[in-house]
Amino acid sequence: MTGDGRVAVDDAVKVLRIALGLMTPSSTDVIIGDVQPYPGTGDRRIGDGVLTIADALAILRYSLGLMTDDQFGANEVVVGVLPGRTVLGPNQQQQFNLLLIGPAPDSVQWSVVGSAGGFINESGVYTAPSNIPSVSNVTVQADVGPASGTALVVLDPEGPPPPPPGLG
Ligand SMILES: [Ca+2]
Repeated sequence: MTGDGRVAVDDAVKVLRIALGLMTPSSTDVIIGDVQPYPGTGDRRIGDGVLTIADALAILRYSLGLMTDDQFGANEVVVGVLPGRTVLGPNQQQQFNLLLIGPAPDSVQWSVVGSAGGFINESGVYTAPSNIPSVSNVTVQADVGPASGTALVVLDPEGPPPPPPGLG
């Protein structure tokens, strides 16, 4: 969570600050820090997509040895797809990357979900369709064994907005 590859008290503090609105989480923070509830809600094996005090407490308890691996879901495979949201115009491409927690996968299956289409290759490079009649959304999905992660692609006939001006 704090980038050192282990779960420690400082991870819990970071999640707590996010839960209290003192810090804006990155896409990576939400994927890594969302450990509660376990089992997860909906299709999630773990977590509910938001960072709350429950997530911070679970990380704290686990880092202090008060929760077992099984209770914490430490052996679950968690899959994220980054960037989490992309805007693309006709024929534009985006490389998607896996954020994976857990054992290394034997294989990754990429797919595109949504009628607006497009194509994703086995390396995670998505290509938007050449014809985008109107703004529409598709989901890029990565399946790793029983787990999966998704990212949103907004298809816009006008292409992505220009980058914001620099701060000087
Ligand atoms: Ca959560």
